[in-house]
Amino acid sequence: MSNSTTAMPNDLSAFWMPFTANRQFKKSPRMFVAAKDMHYTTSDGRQVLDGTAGLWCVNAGHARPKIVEAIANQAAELDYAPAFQMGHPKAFELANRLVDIAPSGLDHVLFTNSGSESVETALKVALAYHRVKGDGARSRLIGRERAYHGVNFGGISVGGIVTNRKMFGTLLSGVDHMPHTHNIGKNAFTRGEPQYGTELADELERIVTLHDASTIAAVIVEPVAGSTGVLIPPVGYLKRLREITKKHGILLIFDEVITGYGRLGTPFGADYFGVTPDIMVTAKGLTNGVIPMGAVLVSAEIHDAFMGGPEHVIEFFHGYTYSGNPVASAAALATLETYKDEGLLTRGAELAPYFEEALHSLKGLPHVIDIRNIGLVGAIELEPIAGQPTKRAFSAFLKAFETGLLIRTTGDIIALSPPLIIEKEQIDQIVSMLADILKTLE
Ligand code: PXG
Ligand code: PLP
Repeated sequence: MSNSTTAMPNDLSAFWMPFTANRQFKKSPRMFVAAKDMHYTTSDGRQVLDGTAGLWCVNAGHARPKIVEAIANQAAELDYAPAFQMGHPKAFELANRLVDIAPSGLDHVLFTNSGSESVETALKVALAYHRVKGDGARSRLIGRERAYHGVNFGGISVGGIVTNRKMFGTLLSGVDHMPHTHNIGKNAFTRGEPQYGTELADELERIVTLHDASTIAAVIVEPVAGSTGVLIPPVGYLKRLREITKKHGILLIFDEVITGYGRLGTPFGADYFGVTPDIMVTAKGLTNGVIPMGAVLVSAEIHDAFMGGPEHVIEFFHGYTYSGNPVASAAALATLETYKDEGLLTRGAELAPYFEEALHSLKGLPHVIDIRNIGLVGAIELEPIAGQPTKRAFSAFLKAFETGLLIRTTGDIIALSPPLIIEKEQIDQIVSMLADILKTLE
């Protein structure tokens, strides 16, 4: 088989690609062969401006020297150390750095290899926490419609995307869902947090009344739902969820796989909204997307509840071969250093007003039914072609790629989440390229 960078379509059959229209792709492949800072290079030598930080993860831009060097050095010095019953210094150092930048109260870290694994880890911590406290009847998990929490069984159970759920049987039992908060009728073209919909948080009270608080372990939400099209919480909504969960002894889990590491112009979404969860799920930007790694931060109260038994006994029966992997830890430490050196965890706040203005200038172009934004995340929602949902946005994606811009589409929504190193001229470039594309769409 060819490993050349210009592999022909008939070389492509073995790899069953993730979340991809495989047959369409393999007829007309789109290949990246290199990347630097804000740009990818395609296999036919074109530059493509990265409007999505890869898949919402390359927050510091591509091929950053400190990260590249840290990975090379670590691989040569200590490539792997057993994750269970053994340690290595960088995993501990990384956990400490994360606790330093996390909202206060989140004092302990479990490492994973992805957002999906971080979600499973968080849900299991929540269930086991109530059990070690002698409150094992709290076994229900509450998610939300239109939520994305990765692709593993716990995550799709609390998740709210029908296509990700319907093929896979009965999933976890004892799960319920709150309604999503997206409402174009009331909130179209809102800049930042929408005004309408705060009371949707009270749906949690309804669910608590239905099942009784004594059966509910945790509520999991994305502070801003990314994957299903940038659904921004109404003003005060997350605060209200925090009040309700606290009142009923229910743990609140924030899935910050996208909102973490500077995406909203604050280190975490929790900082942006002024709401601290009991458990925070992260991945993606933790290593700038370069090496798979996730981190789950938990409160001291949760951690300490596990620390009561005999000292030689494992406190929590969970972990991965690669939890805190040395090369991943080195990559994450170098990523956090890069964020710090360049102020990237808060740079989004400086750029957000410019980004907002630029994005909303697309209002009035054909098919645009909503534009929304928060931090350095934006979405342009298009009217679907009648009877052919997703087709219009997907053709925008293909046109963008052809003209040198990487965007992400979900349904008929175009999502933007550029690397946090983006310059204003590049924001202008994204918006003018998008304007041209919108004008020519079917
Ligand atoms: N939780 C959230 C909130 C996510 O956004 C995951 C969990 C799962 O992470 P992993 O690392 O297992 O993929 C995610 C991932 C998109 C898109 O634009 C979004 C994600 C991943 C890939 C594509 O639709 N989010
Ligand atoms: N399957 C088998 C047969 C294994 O031996 C292991 C780990 O030892 C796993 C799955 C889990 O792999 P990981 O720890 O990389 O998640």
